[in-house]
Amino acid sequence: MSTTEHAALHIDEDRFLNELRTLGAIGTDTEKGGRTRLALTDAERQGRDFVKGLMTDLGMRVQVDQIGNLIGTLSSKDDSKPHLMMGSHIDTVRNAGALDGCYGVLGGLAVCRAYQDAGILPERPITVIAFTGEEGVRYHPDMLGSLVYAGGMSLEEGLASHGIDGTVLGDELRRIGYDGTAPVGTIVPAEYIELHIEQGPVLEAEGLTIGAVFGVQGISWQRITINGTANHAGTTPTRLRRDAGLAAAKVIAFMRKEIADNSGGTTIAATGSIAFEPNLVNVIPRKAIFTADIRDPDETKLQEAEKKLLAFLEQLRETDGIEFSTESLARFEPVKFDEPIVSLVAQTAQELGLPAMRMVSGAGHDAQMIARIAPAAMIFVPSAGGVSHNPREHTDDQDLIHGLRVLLRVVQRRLES
Ligand code: HGY
Ligand code: MN
Ligand code: MN
Ligand code: MN
Repeated sequence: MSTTEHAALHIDEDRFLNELRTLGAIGTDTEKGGRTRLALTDAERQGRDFVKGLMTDLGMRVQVDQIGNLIGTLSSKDDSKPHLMMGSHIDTVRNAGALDGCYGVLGGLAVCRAYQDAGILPERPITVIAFTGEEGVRYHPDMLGSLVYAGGMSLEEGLASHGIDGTVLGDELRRIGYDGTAPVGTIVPAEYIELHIEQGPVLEAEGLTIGAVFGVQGISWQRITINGTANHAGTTPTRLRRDAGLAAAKVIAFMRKEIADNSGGTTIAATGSIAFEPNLVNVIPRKAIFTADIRDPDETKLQEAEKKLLAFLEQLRETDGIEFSTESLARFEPVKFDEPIVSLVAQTAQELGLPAMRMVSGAGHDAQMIARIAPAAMIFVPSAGGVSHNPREHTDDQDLIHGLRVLLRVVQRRLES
C-alpha cells in the first residue's frame, strides 16, 4: 500500500463509539445494572443480529459456522491470499460491562470500515469473527467457539455441551437461528489480532495506554461436589455432623490462604458459584456443589495448585467425614503469542507516542485458541480501577480510540508485509 493510501485510512471514531454504546445497551438489566447476554440467549441473539447487520452494511461476506461463530470477510485486491483475522466475542457474564469482547469485534469492523470509507481494497482479505460462548459461564469451557474453530474440541462435543440451565448448546443455536452450516475452521489466517480491554489494574497503575500482550496465563476450572449428611441443625451434636457446607467453606478458604496467598503472588483462585442441598436454614447441608477457578502463568505451578487442592479434599474425608468428586470444566495451559506481532504492537504504540508495556493476560481470550492455528497477539487498553465482569467496567473513550489506532496501524503493516 502506498504511503498516500496509508495516510488515507482513518477510523470513523464517533461511529465506532456509537456502535459500542448500541451493542453495550443490548441486554440491559435495569434492576441489577449492566447488561446480560449469556451465550445463545435471546439477548445475545439480538447482539449477533446487530453485528451481522454491520458486517452486511460493510459489504462483507457473512457466514455462520456450525458452532455458531459469526464470520465477516472483506474482499481485497487478491482474495486468494491468506486472510488477516481479528475478532473477539459479544456474549457476556451476568450484569457485565459494555466493553469486554465487544471492543474487539467492533474494533475489527471499524478497521474494515476505514478501508471502505477510503475506497481502498486491502492487500489481502480481512476476516472479523464474533466467537460463540467465550465467557464459558453458560456452556463450559470458556472460549468454546474459538476452541472448536481451532480444532481443540470436536464440533460434536461443542454442540452437545450442557448449559448450567440444562439446555444443550446445539439446540440453543437452532432456537436463535444461528445453527450455521459453514464448516468450522476453514479460514486459517496469516495472523490473528485481538483488541481487548485489560480487565485488570496493571496499565492504569503504571500510567500506560497500550498493552502488547505476549501470552495468557493457564486456567483450571473445576466443579467440586462434596457429599455429607443432611441432619437437624438444632439437635445434631457437632461431633456427629458430616457438614458438606462447612467442608466447602474450608476448601474456599484453603484455596485463598494456602494456594493463592502462598504462591508468591502468581497463583490466583476463586469460587464464583456455590449451591447447597437441601439449602434450608435448619438442615445441615448434605451436598455442596461449587466451582474452583485457579490460574497461574506457569504450568508447573498450576499443576501444583491443583494437587494441593486435591490433597486437601482427601484430608477433609478424614477430618469432616465427607465424600467428594471433582469434574474439570476447563483446563488450558499458558499460551505464548507470536513474538513478531507482539513486537509490532509495541513498536506501533511507540510510533504513535502511546506509552506501552509487554504483558501477560490474566483473563482467557479467543486469541489463545486461534494461536493454536495461526500467529496471534493481543492489544490491551486500560480498565478503570481494573474492574471488569461488573457494570462499572469502563475505559475512557480516548483510550479506546488509541487502542483502535494501534490496531489499524498494525493491520496496515501486516497487510503490507
Ligand atoms: O474467564 C475468563 O478469563 C474469560 O473471561 N472467559
Ligand atoms: Mn473477553
Ligand atoms: Mn469476560
Ligand atoms: Mn475473555
